[in-house]
Amino acid sequence: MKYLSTPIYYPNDRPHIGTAYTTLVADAVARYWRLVGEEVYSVTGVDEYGLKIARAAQDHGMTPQEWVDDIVVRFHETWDLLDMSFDDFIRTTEERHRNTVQPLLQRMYDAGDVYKSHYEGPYCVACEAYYTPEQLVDGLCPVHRRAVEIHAEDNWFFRLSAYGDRLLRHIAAHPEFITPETRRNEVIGFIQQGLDDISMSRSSLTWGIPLPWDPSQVAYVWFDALINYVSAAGFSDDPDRFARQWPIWAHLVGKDILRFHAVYWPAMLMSAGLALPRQVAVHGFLLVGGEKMSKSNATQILPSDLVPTFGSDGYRYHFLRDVSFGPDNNFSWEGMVERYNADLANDLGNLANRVLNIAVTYRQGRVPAVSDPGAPEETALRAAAAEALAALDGFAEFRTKQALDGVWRLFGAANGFVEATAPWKLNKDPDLAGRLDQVLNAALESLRVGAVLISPVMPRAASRLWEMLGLPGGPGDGPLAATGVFGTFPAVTVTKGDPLFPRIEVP
Ligand code: ME8
Repeated sequence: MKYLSTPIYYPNDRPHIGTAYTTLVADAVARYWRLVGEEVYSVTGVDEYGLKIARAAQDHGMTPQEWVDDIVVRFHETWDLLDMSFDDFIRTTEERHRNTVQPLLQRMYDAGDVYKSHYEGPYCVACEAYYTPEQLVDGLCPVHRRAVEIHAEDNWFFRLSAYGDRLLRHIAAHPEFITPETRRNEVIGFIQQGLDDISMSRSSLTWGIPLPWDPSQVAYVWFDALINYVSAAGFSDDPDRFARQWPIWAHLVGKDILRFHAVYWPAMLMSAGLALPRQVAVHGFLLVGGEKMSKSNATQILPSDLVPTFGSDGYRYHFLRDVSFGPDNNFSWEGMVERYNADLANDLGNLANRVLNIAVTYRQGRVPAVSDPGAPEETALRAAAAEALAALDGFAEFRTKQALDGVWRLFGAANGFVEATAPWKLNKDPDLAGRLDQVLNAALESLRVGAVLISPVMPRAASRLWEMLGLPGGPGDGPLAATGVFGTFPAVTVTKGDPLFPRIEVP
């Protein structure tokens, strides 16, 4: 079972292209695993409690519940616009979540890891995070570069300090636990400095989940939010599913929330007696003009700003092909147009157009199912298809760019194949009709394999191509080990339709 999660986002505003990035990678990877034939459970959602949301609601003259009910609609709209295929969407105001958070916190309490104390120190509402004065940069939040507040309360504390050695042992024994390695080293360094206990409740806030042993306080928002991963796995409402689904295969997160997922969360799970995630996979920020794209940013770009021009497929392709999972990446409109025209309109769009056109013109769309004669041109094409299929496994490690590089080498090879075999010349000589059938069959087969391989990334284009190829079922039906292998194109009737990716003209 491949259970994978995105962060649950704060519904303090609509999702932008940064929020959508993590969600998109998770969706493409989930689609990849489904294509392989694995059972998948992919989850996204929203983090509805806490001070930040309570304040956003107040600023808009709404109750927190009214506010989150309104914003959550924008999330669904955005994910629909981008063809996200989640198995579950969790809201932390749901009952299944409360019914999971309370028993888990109680387990931590019963384990002797919770005690009452006084907290006083800087707090960044945008991060919903406590800082020590030393962690501030020029007195400001190190992430948001905004003023922090000083919070002073009698709170319940979690004995995080007791878990440093166990965490370090776990990280050493499971090199895949935090990826990439730079983030792993960062976490090791952080733990080695010594962990402080952390406040895990709020007494001055009511918008949260009450602690079972002290209902006058609510859980600190991260202590409820992280537990969403256990709630969504069915802990309180579907124990059989939970038994199959936990521990999670991978948490996808941005680098801003690394500490929460790679330090606090595993310590909480150890305390509550649950198994640790297989992996926390961490990516960098999307930057616009060198600045982090964020909700408070003036240069904020929303998916709905881009989809009308590029389509959901063009959007998905760009962010999966041009953004490396790991480092920070700059977004540019020009780069997106260039990539779309070069790879989608030209490489793939023209290939499909050309091959389907030839098949319809020379063979009325019906090419016999002749098998590969083993000519050098076919052998090269078959080898490129095998490499592309192997490259697709990059998705298992979030290497979306490398996977797509491999798939595009197949389209490059297929375009080269059409050039080298020149069907328009073969068509002129009736003695070469048999060779023309072979060439057309191989060219169509490369499109078929291509449609399968792009289906996790561009589900719409893949389906349209599949339809034009006249094939039964869909490109995502799998299993990949069978459908992704270059063989003989069946004797079906292909048609030509509108271009898959109309060129974008730059004014
Ligand atoms: O932190 N580039 O929610 P959040 C890339 N509720 N990814 C970005 C990004 C950018 N510019 N901006 C945001 C929270 N993200 C908590 C999470 S989980 C138990 C609770 C993505 O709405 C990235 O995944 O601030 C980042 O980690 C996340 O959105 C932060 O979302």
